[in-house]
Amino acid sequence: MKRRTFIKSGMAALAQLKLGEYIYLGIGTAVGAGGVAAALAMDPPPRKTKHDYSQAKRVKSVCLNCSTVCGIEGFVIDNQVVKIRGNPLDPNMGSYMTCAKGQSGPTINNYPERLLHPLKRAGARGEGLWQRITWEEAYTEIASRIQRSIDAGHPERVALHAGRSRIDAEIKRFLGAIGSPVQLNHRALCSASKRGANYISLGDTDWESIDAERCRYFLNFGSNFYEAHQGGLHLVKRMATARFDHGAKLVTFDVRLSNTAGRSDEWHAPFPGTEGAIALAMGHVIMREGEYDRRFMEHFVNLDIDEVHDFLAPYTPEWAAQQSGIAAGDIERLALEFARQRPAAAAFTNRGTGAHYNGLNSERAVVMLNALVGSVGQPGGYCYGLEEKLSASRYPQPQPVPPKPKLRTDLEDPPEWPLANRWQEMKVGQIVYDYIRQGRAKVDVYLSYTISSPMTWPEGRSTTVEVLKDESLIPFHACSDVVYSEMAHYADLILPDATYLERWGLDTRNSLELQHFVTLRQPMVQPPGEARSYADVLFDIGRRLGPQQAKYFQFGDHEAFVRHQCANIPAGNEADGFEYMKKQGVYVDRSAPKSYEVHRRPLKPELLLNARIDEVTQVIYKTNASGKEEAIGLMIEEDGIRKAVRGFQTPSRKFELYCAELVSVATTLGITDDGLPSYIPIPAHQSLPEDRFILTSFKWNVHTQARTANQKYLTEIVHDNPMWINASTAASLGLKTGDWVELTTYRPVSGPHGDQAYKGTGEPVGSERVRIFVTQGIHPRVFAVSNSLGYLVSGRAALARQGERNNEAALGQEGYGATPERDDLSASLWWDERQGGRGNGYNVNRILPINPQPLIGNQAWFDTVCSVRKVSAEEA
Ligand SMILES: Nc1nc2c(c(=O)[nH]1)N[C@H]1C(S)=C(S)[C@@H](COP(=O)(O)OP(=O)(O)OC[C@H]3O[C@@H](n4cnc5c(=O)[nH]c(N)nc54)[C@H](O)[C@@H]3O)O[C@H]1N2
Ligand SMILES: Nc1nc2c(c(=O)[nH]1)N[C@H]1C(S)=C(S)[C@@H](COP(=O)(O)OP(=O)(O)OC[C@H]3O[C@@H](n4cnc5c(=O)[nH]c(N)nc54)[C@H](O)[C@@H]3O)O[C@H]1N2
Ligand code: SF4
Ligand SMILES: [Mo]
Repeated sequence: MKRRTFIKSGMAALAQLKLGEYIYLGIGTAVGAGGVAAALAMDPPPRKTKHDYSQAKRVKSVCLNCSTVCGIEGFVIDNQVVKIRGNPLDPNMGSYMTCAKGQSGPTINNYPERLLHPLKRAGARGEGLWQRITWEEAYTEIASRIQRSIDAGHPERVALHAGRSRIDAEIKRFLGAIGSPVQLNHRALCSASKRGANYISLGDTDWESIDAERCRYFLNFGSNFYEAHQGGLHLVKRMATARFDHGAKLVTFDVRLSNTAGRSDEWHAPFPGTEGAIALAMGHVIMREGEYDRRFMEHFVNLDIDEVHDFLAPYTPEWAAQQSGIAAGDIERLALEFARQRPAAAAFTNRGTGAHYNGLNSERAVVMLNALVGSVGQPGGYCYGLEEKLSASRYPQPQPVPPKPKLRTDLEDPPEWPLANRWQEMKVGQIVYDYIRQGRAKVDVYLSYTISSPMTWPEGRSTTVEVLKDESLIPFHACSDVVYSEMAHYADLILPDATYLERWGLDTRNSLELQHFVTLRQPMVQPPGEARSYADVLFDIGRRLGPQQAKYFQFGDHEAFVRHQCANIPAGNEADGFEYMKKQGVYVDRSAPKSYEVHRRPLKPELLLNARIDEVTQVIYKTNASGKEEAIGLMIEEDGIRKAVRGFQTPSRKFELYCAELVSVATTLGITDDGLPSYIPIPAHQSLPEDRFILTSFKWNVHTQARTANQKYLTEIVHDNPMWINASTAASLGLKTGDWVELTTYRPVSGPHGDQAYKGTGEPVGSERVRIFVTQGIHPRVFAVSNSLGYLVSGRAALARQGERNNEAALGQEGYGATPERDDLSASLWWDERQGGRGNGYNVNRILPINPQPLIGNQAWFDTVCSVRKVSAEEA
């Protein structure tokens, strides 16, 4: 290959790349041929077209610009999605209102830097030199490599790593056919501790569905649901109603004045990771003052009231004040305010509580408060649904369905975190790259989809990139993406995907209306160029494998798969369930009552035939079809009447304050755990020297991790992420807004109870030069950065590097019609540093240490100890 002659350059040339041609997409190649001088001289982009929405075709579907997955409706004119609004039929959504990210979705479709063709790496991995190839070539390469692993007796060396993909059934089918268990994900980076706490306590669910419209008191521990949260939009809508209609109160504990904290009736900034102490002390007050719900506690908590009283006795507000810095009087007052609104009161969390070394325990302490005041399952309380998943029995798959792979590996089930995969697959994704490096598991084929680990993983651009670049560790990497990303940059093959507005899929979430529902994602328009939905790509590859694998993919394409899944959905006035879903976008099962007090539902008499009641525990057991005895309910006695009720899906059929399993699992690792919610002081935070601080991160309302920075209208709003520093701290360090500091981070340290922190040496991880923003709105010992910015490779908006595309003609090709909006990135990125803007921020994950919390493995993102040193602008 004569490199110089054939190689095109820059993201903007992607769209017109011809088969066999080469393109260079290395670091700093966002600008097209015109360059910045030409760009600065250009006229402003043409005015936007005003659309006549009444002429539009309307298509119902599901948003995926974040993991809230709202039902939406798209307006399509001339094969372009010109507007998105909410689908009010989605019970969570209930109205036309989406968030800003939802509105911005269509810009991805028309994105001038969309990946349109499969690309094959031409230079060294991570260099950025690519050649356009055909899908057939891509398929042949992937299928032959997978077949080789299968034939060698090592199907587990095929790993598929997906983020918030929403095609779990499809991925499971693909890996099931191959026989590989190695389906990796992001859950331990996200919400494993929250899910674990709900499973331990309630058993029925991983996610609470607060009955917010009827709630009178919201006690929020570290959730930023006004701008993030996996269902924030739906919670906010209902909470706003509750606050207007009956003056519901919102109290927020956040180390930072988030938009949620700012809109709360009270904001309290605790020392990081002390939420568990505060919640336990609130429990102490509630018990001491007798403000608990006797009815719920007597029947449905697996400790006696006296035992609860005793275990909470040491956790006084004064003790919690010492741990957290929150005044004892406030803890006392808030606990009583909360309890006196029972049962219309809800205490809840999100990552501010969970993403710590002690996250699982702290989460449990908060969930406990709902049990004490008996708000669990009550109108206005901490409710939970019954069916929040797409079960195969309800949404059948085409036959035959491959069996679950029997193998296991350290990569997807690391023995050091025995609870990670206990209730669902949470996987401990943050250790994957380091384990590959250590040889804990071998990978032949690495398939990545909807993740961008160089940006979003701890030690992203360090450990992660080092391993992704190393061909001896990862011999082959095929990445599916919609735009050139930092993940794609380290691949061998890039597979251009359809966006969420161009593809199929069934989706659901926990229902805030407490009734099961399902939504349909369907293409509003066809994907441009050769972009193809990843589910179809997997099925296509499956059919190219041997007959043992190919037989699972004979049903056809992804549309056929989804049609099959809809077979049991009532047809309404349509031909069948699938047609119904295409029209309505959503089906709500109103045949079952709302899931209030599910634990109190009487067991049907026929269920009790041949059942056994345990004398001591009153748990009702029954032998199932396969001869195994299983708990099905609980006997309770109320007003002198004994009755058989469903209870919770825990071993005791009660809300478990005490978890026996936790004790035994911890013991196997040599960790001391008494099975009760407890407060574990974060080892690295004890006796913190004056010049050390805690570095935390957060999500902005207009950005989703590594998903949105290419969406110009969002990045125009937030494109820079200076590090927040408290005003008094800044003064003592001699710093003001706009100054630069060198930020150094340190590894965690192990705890005194036998728990081993990952590489728990306390040694430095690395340093990064960052700009600071001085504010009153943060705890004096905490620094905070947002984590959605600072791309090194990607499109022009994400890089803040404007410049014209180098070939306008390309846009006319293959039905990818040009519109004036597509010139947007040429001359309007005013945040480009070369014209005096502030640039595109930085990504701090390179220096955030891998730090899975004990037992369950949730990444302790918000614990990182750090220090700063002022540097001059020249040094920076
Ligand atoms: N410092 C810090 N880091 C964090 C967090 C934190 O709090 N602090 N939060 C963590 C959390 S909660 C999570 S869930 C993880 C998420 O981290 P990831 O799982 O990496 O999620 P995203 O950043 O959404 O992944 C985005 C990638 O998917 C691509 N993509 C978007 N749409 C599509 C599509 O339709 N098809 C395909 N094939 N690709 C698409 C994007 O272009 C991008 O490359 O990040 C974690 N990272
Ligand atoms: N706009 C937007 N929405 C999103 C996402 C997104 O990236 N952007 N991502 C989606 C995903 S994958 C997730 S997981 C959710 C996450 O939703 P959330 O968990 O609600 O959001 P986070 O920003 O991860 O963290 C919540 C808050 O924790 C605070 N915090 C940090 N450390 C501490 C601490 O020690 N104690 C306390 N009390 N608070 C602390 C932060 O300041 C932040 O405001 O959002 C989802 N929705
Ligand atoms: S909350 Fe998330 S899923 Fe819902 S509209 Fe906004 S970006 Fe889309
Ligand atoms: Mo997440």
